[in-house]
Amino acid sequence: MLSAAVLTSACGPGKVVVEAPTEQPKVVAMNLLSKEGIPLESACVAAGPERCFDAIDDNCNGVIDEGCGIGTGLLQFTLAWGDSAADVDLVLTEPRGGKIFEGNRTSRTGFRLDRDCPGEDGCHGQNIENIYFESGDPPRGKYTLEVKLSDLRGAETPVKVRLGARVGGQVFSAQLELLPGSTTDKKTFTFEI
Ligand SMILES: [Ca+2]
Ligand SMILES: [Ca+2]
Repeated sequence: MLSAAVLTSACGPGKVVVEAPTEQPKVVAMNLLSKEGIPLESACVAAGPERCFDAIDDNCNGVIDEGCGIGTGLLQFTLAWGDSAADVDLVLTEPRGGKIFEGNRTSRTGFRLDRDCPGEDGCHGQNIENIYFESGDPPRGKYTLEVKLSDLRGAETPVKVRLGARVGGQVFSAQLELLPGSTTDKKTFTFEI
């Protein structure tokens, strides 16, 4: 005589909760250009732990200067120029013409400038200027990023500035040299997302 099969359930008491993935919008940089023909490096060479205030993604995790008290996000633009006395400014122009810079530090679309050196607390001879995208989906279209030498303040020339740019999963880096003058005091980059 066959005994009745005993059915057991492997199900636990609770339901399986599938968390909604915290998916970020897909952002890819296209047509990245330097007006002055400055080469942009995109290959990341891991150089150990992240170092602060160099505008370089030292650990190649796709984020620039994380853990250093500056804002990071899906888009991030960072300048670093060491202990130079010069005042260097970063200006981001959005597809619809809105500008984020020291005179207008936030945009309704979600960009924020959170560091403006020298001259503000916390620079400590490690000059940095940083604009990042806080949250949401950034406006699509063409952006312009300008790096300006706004005041030399007796600093040694050229003023050497490292630009780090994160756009989605890509990080770009460039070494800039700024000199006072009508054509040498500003560098302009454009890209589309
Ligand atoms: Ca990093
Ligand atoms: Ca770094």
